[in-house]
Amino acid sequence: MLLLCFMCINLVLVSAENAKNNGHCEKNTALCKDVDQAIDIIKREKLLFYEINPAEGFNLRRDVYMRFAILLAEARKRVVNTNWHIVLPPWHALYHWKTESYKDPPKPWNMFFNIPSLSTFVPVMELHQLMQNTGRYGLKIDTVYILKNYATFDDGDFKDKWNVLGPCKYGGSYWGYRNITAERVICVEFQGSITQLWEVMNLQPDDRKIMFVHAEIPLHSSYGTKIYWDCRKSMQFNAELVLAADTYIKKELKCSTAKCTNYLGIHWRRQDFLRGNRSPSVKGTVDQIHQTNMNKSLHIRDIFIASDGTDKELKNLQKRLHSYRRYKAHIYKPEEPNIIAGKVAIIDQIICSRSLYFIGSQGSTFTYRIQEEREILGFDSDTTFNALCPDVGKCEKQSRWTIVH
Ligand SMILES: Nc1nc2c(ncn2[C@@H]2O[C@H](COP(=O)(O)OP(=O)(O)OP(=O)(O)O)[C@@H](O)[C@H]2O)c(=O)[nH]1
Ligand SMILES: *[C@@H]1O[C@H](CO)[C@@H](O)[C@H](O)[C@H]1NC(C)=O
Ligand SMILES: *[C@@H]1O[C@H](CO)[C@@H](O)[C@H](O)[C@H]1NC(C)=O
Repeated sequence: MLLLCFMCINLVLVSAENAKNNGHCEKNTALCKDVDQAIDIIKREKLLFYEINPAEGFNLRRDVYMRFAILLAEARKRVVNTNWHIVLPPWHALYHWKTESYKDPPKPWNMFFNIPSLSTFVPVMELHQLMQNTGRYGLKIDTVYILKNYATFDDGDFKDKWNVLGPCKYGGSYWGYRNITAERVICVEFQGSITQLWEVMNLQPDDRKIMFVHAEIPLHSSYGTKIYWDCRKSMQFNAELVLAADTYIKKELKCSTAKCTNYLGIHWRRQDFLRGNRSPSVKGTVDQIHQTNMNKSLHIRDIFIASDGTDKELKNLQKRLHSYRRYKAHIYKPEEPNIIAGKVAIIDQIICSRSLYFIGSQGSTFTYRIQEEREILGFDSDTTFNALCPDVGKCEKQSRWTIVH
């Protein structure tokens, strides 16, 4: 995913070229509509809904939110009086949260994030709040656009394009809300930058409620730029989770500063990462922790481990670390049952983000989000962009996405 983002940098609204509103657009082919028409729709009051492929994890979803938030923020720079809101898609039965089921009600964003802080970047709204005000008949979305990848992948020539396939059926569940419906559903092939969605939305300029399905398909228009980081900074966790992490860090890790100097943070991704030996063995992991401690003269005793591994794997890791005598391994376990899997994961991330030195898992979005948090906190990037190497085979160098102020 990250690779593709290189190819779609900075395609802001202004630069979306020569469009024609005929339901088909391929950049530089003079078929595209005039995007200045979109200025008109940006001015009117609109609600923007989006839904993500159910298989995607929490941390990729955070990234998709940023793509939409930045899309809107860029437009707001051009048009002063916008009255758009992003409707935050609730967290429903995430595949990775083993304790959750489809029967559990969808969870609002304020369970995990600080909504006033998100709102400083772009206007957002929780779905359940909107539903309280929709009256007896529920909520009807004007147009649901179901995005699809192009069937054939044009290799070497990844250009922005989209194409209306025609009316189609929505097979999803609207996050479990039975009283959400749609006036029309349109399937659209889509490739490249998210800014093209303005062109798509211009197909029905009078719509006030617009939804995109498979919202993970459009890519960042501004990955790693200043606006990216401004958006990222606004994504603060909610106070309850920050407090839980803070309390743990003080009590168990004996640190009471924002940037701790006395423990190592490890994100040890297991489960599907064990396939293809992407994650090192217990021995390999402990060897690398120890070598890092020695090579970098960190003089660390306390090791905090965030992981989705099994109890057995974690016990083995702890045991092996303790066999070195000098190490003490720490794992966060919630004391209260209301701390659900999604919250534990965030607390793990906060604790890792405040460690003296962090070692993550290669290619994990969970790790990327910790690295971003550390950039925001102002840690030296050398302490952040590190990852565990597989036992055998090539160890890829971590790309550095450093903060832009
Ligand atoms: N508590 C906890 N949960 C974790 C940890 N690592 C992964 N998880 C869980 O597993 C899920 C999967 O990770 P994602 O956040 O989706 O990112 P990823 O799978 O690493 O990245 P992809 O390769 O894009 O799937 C997380 O959302 C958590 O629920 C961890 O260190 N601690
Ligand atoms: C819509 O459905 C949800 C649950 O699915 C319910 O809580 C809400 O009251 C309903 N709203 C309306 C307007 O019927
Ligand atoms: C530590 O240094 C040794 C010797 O230079 C090197 O072989 C090893 O890869 C380093 N390990 C880590 C984890 O930095």
